[in-house]
Amino acid sequence: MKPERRGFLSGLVLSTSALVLAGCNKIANSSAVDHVLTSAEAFNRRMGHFFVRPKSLAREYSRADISRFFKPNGSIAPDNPADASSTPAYRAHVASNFADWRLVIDGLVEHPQTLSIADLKAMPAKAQITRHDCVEGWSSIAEWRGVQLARLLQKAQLKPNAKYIVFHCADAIDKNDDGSPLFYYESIDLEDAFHPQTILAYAMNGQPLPVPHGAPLRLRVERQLGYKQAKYVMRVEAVDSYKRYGQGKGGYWEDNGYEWYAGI
Ligand SMILES: Nc1nc2c(c(=O)[nH]1)N[C@H]1C(S)=C(S)[C@@H](COP(=O)(O)O)O[C@H]1N2
Ligand SMILES: [Mo]
Repeated sequence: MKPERRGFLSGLVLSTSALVLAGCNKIANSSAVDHVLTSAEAFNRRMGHFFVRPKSLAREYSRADISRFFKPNGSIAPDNPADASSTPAYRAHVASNFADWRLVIDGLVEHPQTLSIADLKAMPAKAQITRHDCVEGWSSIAEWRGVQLARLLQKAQLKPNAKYIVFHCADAIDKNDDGSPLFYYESIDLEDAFHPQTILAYAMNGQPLPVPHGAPLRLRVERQLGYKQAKYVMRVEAVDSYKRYGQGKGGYWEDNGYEWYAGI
């Protein structure tokens, strides 16, 4: 659904209540107007239930609003070695322009997926111009293009016990106590996972996603703060609980004290 729809809906709510507040007896007594008001209210209630409340949209901007500089933040040049599952190191993927890179979708799904960037680009694309808000106090606007996470999850088909989606990233942002790399990770619930603006983006402002911004694929979950926007996504895992990862708080920054639900 386009954001204009939301403006239209709230406009409708406003005009209905404006008429009611005006309290004009002549108008209020007309049964034709009564009928219009009642059906408008019913329409608002129905649309409100299905669209406005559970699926409220993040604001979208125009091309003219796109920031000339978008600050890359956190990891900007991952340098991790190949891991135990023999995934080529991130730098090798950059060198080969992600030709051998694959996104894995697994966990509590009926049909695990292994997808190349070409596979993702062959799927219907979703583009949106949104504002990214970092807790550090800066914001930038960019256009993101990618695949709706909902489409990917529909392909993989969640098992009934799936409750959260965990994003495993390629960048080692820190070290564990034993010296092993601690990879960035994030998690969201199914409401955000199936939200129409939740996408895995492979392009930014019309260009392939640059390395500092999370190449080749990053999450955009537009109703939440910057640290939820996982970059360098390698694996999307459906789980019933995120407690077994990191310190059990659902993400790298959550493990360091930030809120798990980072609503804007
Ligand atoms: N994998 C990974 N994702 C990450 C981070 C990171 O360090 N590693 N930093 C987060 C934070 S705090 C912010 S503000 C944004 C920054 O995105 P940008 O580099 O495109 O500005 O990415 C988020 N996602
Ligand atoms: Mo951030």
